[in-house]
Parts: sequence; structure tokens; C-alpha cells
Amino acid sequence: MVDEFLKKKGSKDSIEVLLNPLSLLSSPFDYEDLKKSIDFLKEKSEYGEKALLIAHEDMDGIASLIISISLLKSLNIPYEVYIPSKEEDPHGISHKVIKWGIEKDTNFLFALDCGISDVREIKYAQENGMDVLILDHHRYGHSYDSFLFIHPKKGSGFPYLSASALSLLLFYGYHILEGRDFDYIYRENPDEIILSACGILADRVPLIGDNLFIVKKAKQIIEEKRGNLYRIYNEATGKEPSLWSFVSSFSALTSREGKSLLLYLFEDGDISLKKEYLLRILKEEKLSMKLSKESLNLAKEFIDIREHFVLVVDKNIRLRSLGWIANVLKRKYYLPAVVIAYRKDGIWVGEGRSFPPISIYNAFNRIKDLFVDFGGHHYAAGFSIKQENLKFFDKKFEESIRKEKEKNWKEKVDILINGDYLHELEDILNLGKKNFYLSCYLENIKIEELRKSFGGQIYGIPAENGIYDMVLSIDENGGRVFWKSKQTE
Ligand SMILES: [Mn+2]
Repeated sequence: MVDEFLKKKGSKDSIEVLLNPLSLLSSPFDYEDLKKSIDFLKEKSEYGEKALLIAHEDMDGIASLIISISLLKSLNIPYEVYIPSKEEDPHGISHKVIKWGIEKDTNFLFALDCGISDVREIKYAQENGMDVLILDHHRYGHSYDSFLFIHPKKGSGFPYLSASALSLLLFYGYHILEGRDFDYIYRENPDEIILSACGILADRVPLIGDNLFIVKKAKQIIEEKRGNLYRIYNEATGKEPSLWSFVSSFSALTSREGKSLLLYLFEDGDISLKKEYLLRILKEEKLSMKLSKESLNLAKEFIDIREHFVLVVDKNIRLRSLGWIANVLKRKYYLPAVVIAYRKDGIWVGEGRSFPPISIYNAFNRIKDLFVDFGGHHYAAGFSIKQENLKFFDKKFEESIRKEKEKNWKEKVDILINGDYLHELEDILNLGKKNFYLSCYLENIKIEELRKSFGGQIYGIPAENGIYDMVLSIDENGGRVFWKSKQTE
């Protein structure tokens, strides 16, 4: 049943293989447009063209960016980098960044971990003579054929890659064509593998299959004390880094004037300067945590708890903390949470977090006419909205989230299990632990049995015995009863 479900979700491998990916990464050429993208970059190299790189300002985006810079360096392609700031710039590709790129004489655009929702801006870039390559793993609604677009769900590869993992596969694809194998990258590019793993962990994509493979390799590299990242961290702090220490330090990074401190660790230059940069990154980590907590306290003052969601709107909340705060509130109230604050360019920006089976992406999609732009994943999505539309948001969103909940649960959940197959829940909870967020409909379940077998892993089991239908929301913390109905005995 679980394997059937995985197949339906686009995975070729069984759950055993996904949980223990021992051998190799899946072939980069399973992804549509990946080979074409390498040919495209080779052509750009031949013509001496210059790239405009745009990346999402988070761990995954910046990891993708640095890995892709390694690829461009292998191809001798010059580049300019712009990482839009969450505090000041529109999300992803914008007119502002394109104009900046034109001033810098760039000839083509390469967007990482962003871009797929920016259809108008892509068109604007093309009208200005730029070819476009997008590498993104966010949800997308339309089919695009006027530009190159690599996405984990396009093609027959492993469908749950982070952008950083997809970037590593693009890099790997280039090396395969040059006659090299993964061991070559493992030896020669340890930092790219570590960064790819950091993006995977920070973005909380499912830790199975290729993602798990990359994380395991990164841990081995750190154990072997290899790479610049290891060396700089170890010499600057006198401590042994773990993969998680990299994730937590680098995730706090913010971009300034389109650049990130992390980039400087990978530019040519002397090691003592790089150690300085790393120490500054560690300071920023502390500061960022402090600012996020302050913003959370502020948010608590303005919290509006409704029947179906939690909403916070306040001008002074730090934009970089919106997602983090929404996540804290979602967990606390076990309701979809939306936090909205004000950006310097006069636009309001919101982040929403929810849990399976409630797709906040779908809820936003239904009211997208209100937004300047929006995008993300099912359980983590963001938007921007003009002041004059903000006043309609709460009513419209309420309606939309209600519609999301009115659906027939049995059809809406990811997987359906009946009482005779209760043992299959074991595998499903295991997937949950691996960041595989999913929902499960349990049909005709004896509560006593459920409690006996899964009592420590499922929360909110009804106290009263009997036979129930219920919906579980499953994440890394286990299962949680989201909806229940007692059946006649
Ligand atoms: Mn990402």
C-alpha cells in the first residue's frame, strides 16, 4: 500500500530503497531539460556570454547558487550575482534585478530556488534579449516552454529534491558528460556536497532517496575532515563542525546589496580573511535568533485566533522571521498560520504555514487575485499584497481555507488505511519522521488497537474506546489526529 502510494507520488523506488539509498544518485538525465541546460551553458561559454544569477535568500537558495557558481567556473562563464533581500526587494526575479543585470552587461538569466512563479518578469527579461534558465523546486501551475526549466517533478527522476540537491545533480550531469563519476565529485568538490546537504536539511524536503544519499555523503566528508568549510570552521572556532552547525549558522544569513557573506567563503582569497567572514556569520546567527524571538513576542501581541486559522498582521515584524513565526504559531495552535508584515517598498508580505491535509498553497491559489505574487509548497507558502487589498485578506482567506476543509477527507488525504492493514501505519510514520509530510485516512479503526500499537507516536487519540474513522496529519513529530468520527459499533 505504501509503495503504491509512493508510485502515485512519482517515486520509482520502494520504501526500503528510499530509506536506505546505498548505491548511487539517480541519473541527472532523468530530469527534463537538464541535458539541454548543460548544452545551453556550454554554448554560452563558447560565445563568451555572462550570466545573471538570481537566488532565493535562504540556505537552500544560496547553496544552489554556490554549487551553480562552481559549474559556471568549470565552464569559464563569467557571472554577476543578485540575491534579492526579503526586507527590501520583490521576491525572485523582478524588473529591478533584470535592469541591474542589464547594467552589468549580463546576457542570460539563471535563477536558483526561485523564478517559476515570475512569468511576467521572465518575459520582460526575454524582451530585453536575455535567454532564461530556471532551476526551481517550488510548485508551479502552468506548463512553460519558452525557456529552460529544471524541476524535480519534471521528468522521471527522484521527485523530492531540494533546489540545492537539484543543483548538485546538474553539476554531476556536467561531470558525467566529461567522463567522470560521482566519486570524482566526492573527492574534488566536498564543499558542494556539504552545501547541497545543508539546503536539504534547511528546506525540510523528505530525507529519503537522493536527498538522504547526499546528506550521508556530506556527513562522511565532515568525518573525514575534508573541504574548505570544514577547515575554515575548525580553525576559526577551534571546534569540530557538524552538518547541523553549518545549517544553523548559514540559515541565518541575510543578503546585502544582493550579496551574501557565505559567497565570500568561496571566492579566491586568503584563508585568514575567510575565517573573519565565518566569525561574522556566526555573530549574525546569534543576532538573527535574537531578532526572531523579539518579532515573535511582538507577533503574540497582535495574534488573531479564528476558527480555522491564526492571523498576525503588524507593520513592525521582521520580514525574515515571518516563516519561522508562522511555524511556531501553527505548532502552538495546530491551525494554519499566516503572518503578514510591511516591506520597505510599500508592499505587505505574508508567509503561511500549515500541515497535511490542509494545503495553504491551494488556499492562497484560490484567492491569488488579491496578491501581487505568491508561491511556495503545499504546507509553506508566501505572498505579497498591496495595501488596498490587505483589508479583504482575512475574509477571503477564511472562505478559502474553509473550502479547503470542506472537501471529502477520504479523497483528499494522501493515503487510506483500513483496520485490517493498521500495521502499514508503521512505514507511514517512518516516512513522516523523514520530513515526508503526509496525511492518512484511517477507516474502521479500533481505538484500543491503535493506542496499543502506536500510542507513543500518535497524539490526540480519542479517550473513549470504539471504532472510529479519523484523519491523521503526519510529520517528523509523529501522527496527530486531525479529524475523527465515531462509527456505529
Ligand atoms: Mn528551496
